[in-house]
Amino acid sequence: MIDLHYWTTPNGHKITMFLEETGLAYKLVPVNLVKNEQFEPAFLEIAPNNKMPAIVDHNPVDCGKPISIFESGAILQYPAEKTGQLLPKDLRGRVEVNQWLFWQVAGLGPMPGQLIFFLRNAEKHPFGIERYTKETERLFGVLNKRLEGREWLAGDAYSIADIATYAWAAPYNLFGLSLDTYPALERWLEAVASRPATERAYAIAKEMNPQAPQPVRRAEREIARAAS
Ligand SMILES: N[C@@H](CCC(=O)N[C@@H](CS)C(=O)NCC(=O)O)C(=O)O
Repeated sequence: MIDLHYWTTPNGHKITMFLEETGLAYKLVPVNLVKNEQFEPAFLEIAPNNKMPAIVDHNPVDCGKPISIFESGAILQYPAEKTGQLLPKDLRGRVEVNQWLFWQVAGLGPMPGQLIFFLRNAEKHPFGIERYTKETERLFGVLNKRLEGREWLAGDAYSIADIATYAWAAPYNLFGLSLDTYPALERWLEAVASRPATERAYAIAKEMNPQAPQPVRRAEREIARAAS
């Protein structure tokens, strides 16, 4: 059994998407960020950086004491390696998945995250908004180009790189972006969104926090395009 310390944000969705995809048994432990529960001493024991997600695996393969992990990229790699799912077994496939996983964790996560901070801040800092808008657009452009002519982000199959990246690409609308100039990205977003595991992951978020943003689906975009 895995305990998932979770709240309803993109970094949290990555792990529910993975667990729902693989069917691993897990228990949700809410870390309500609105109530600052990430600073609770018991959580800091598991996640000293006071950020969720974090997991505790009570059945590690070495049969030793439970293993706790923070940082979503490290979390995704751990059960993928443990179960052999959503991470290729061959050397070159793994390198490809891991480089896109790290690309997301280091770029298409922190940059739109900073953009949201500046957009929502009562004090307006045009330099901050411009800087992070440009960087977010650049990263979306890189992603769109990568997805041209390819079904999945890395390798031949759906992987933890797709999961991690989807969680941050799906809220494109919150970053003030439109998908009109990213057709490859739009196709891939819809392919990931329509996976039953993805739908379950976002339903879990909605149940825990009805305010949690939900992905905009193709049908809604088509209605909006027809109306404009
Ligand atoms: N690099 C971390 C980032 C995690 C992160 O930023 N989590 C946010 C929510 S999406 C959080 O817990 N914020 C609470 C805080 O900063 O106090 C990861 O990938 O897991």
